[in-house]
Amino acid sequence: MDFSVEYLQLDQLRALQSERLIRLVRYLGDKSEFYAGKMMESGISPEDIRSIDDIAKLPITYKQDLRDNYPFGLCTVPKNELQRIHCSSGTTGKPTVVGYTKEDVDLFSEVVARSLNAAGARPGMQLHNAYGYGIFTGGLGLHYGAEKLGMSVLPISGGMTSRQVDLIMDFKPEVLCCSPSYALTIADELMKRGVAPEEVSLKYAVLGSEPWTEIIRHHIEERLGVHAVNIYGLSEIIGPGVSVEDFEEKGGSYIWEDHFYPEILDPITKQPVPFGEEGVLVITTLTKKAMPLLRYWTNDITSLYYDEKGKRTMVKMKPILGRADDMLIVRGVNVYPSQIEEAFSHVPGVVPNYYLTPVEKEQMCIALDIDVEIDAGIIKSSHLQQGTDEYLTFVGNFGKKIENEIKKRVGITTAVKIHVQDSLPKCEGGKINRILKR
Ligand code: DLL
Repeated sequence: MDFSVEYLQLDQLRALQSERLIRLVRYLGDKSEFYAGKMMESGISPEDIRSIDDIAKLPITYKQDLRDNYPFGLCTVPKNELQRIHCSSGTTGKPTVVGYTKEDVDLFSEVVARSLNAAGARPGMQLHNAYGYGIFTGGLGLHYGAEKLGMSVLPISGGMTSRQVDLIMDFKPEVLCCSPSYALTIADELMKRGVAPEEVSLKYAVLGSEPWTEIIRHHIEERLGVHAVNIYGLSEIIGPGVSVEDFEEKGGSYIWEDHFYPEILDPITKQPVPFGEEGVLVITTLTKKAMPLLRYWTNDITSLYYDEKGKRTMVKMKPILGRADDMLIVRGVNVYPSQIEEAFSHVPGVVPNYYLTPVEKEQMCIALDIDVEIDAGIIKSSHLQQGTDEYLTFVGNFGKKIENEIKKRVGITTAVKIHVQDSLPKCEGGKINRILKR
């Protein structure tokens, strides 16, 4: 594969993006009733777009637009030209549907192959692909990308953890793909079997589809003996492979901006924020054919930056703080689960398997109840019997430490209940929901 586009000089990249945006807007003006109408409403015509710098003149597209045009209203090709159909994983209402032509499937494979390569995977390696296969884009997306890169793929999908671990031990794959919470479940199962990290063949874990922070990375890297790398994407744009971390850089993800042009908008005013500030990630698909989207409002909160020390020229995004929908307002303070997770990392001994339950009074969230696990080794080395007064004082103090850390870092009051490692429900494959309802 040729990866040279990842290293384009910025002026060449802007020229490529401009050329592609101009072509896209003309194509949509021609082929999309929806966008032709939207552009007219906003008083612009395709000829007004002369470079990538004109992008903010274009209308924003929301998930509701996809719902209103369910199932194929936003497709710009006849249905018989589609090669694949996926849906977003939303749990409420009708799913949002995404059609792909053959060229789109090729593009999808290309950006996933690039992502796997940046994550450390190489031709000839074996991928244990535990992302769900089906209408979710994770399984097939990683599968086709890995094949394009020249890897072999075990399409195991999610679930049945014991069998997953048998096959990891027998087949000795170098690369694991799944959600970060499921990687923790796999790591737990290996630990239960007494398998040391050096005995695990895995070298790279390419993890995404949900927010995760450094404490989870640390646990996965330590227990599986891998580089754990973040991969981001969403069905509406393509699936996984919109951005990825480089395994030797980490901390932020390169956006493949020759295909997916990113902007960060203010969640309220919907205007671009100054470069580097946090807001909602909005993406334009510069090269898709069956269902291109202009300025799609992902609802994911992040910020952009250039990494002077990075290998590639393309822009990077910080890890997603959360979906705007997952934001809790606790006594007026805005909180994302990832901020609580980050606070855990300052208390040694916390195992990042946790659930948050908002406590409500008169329909307002006044506090958070948190259930979280403590490392079994700490309990063991304390020589305390579970259920004794001494034990209860010990875990009570541990919980207080976490509460204080969260108060200091996030500014909210929480009631933390400690559970021994392995006692809270685990991710059984797929995305985990950390917020529970009473
Ligand atoms: O989750 C695509 C995917 C599959 C990405 C496998 C990475 C790996 P959807 O089901 O449409 O697609 O969900 C997209 O998931 O808008 C984010 O809110 C969240 N998300 C995806 N990747 C990450 C990540 C897939 N690395 C929605 N970090 C997105 C944080 C993520 N959130």
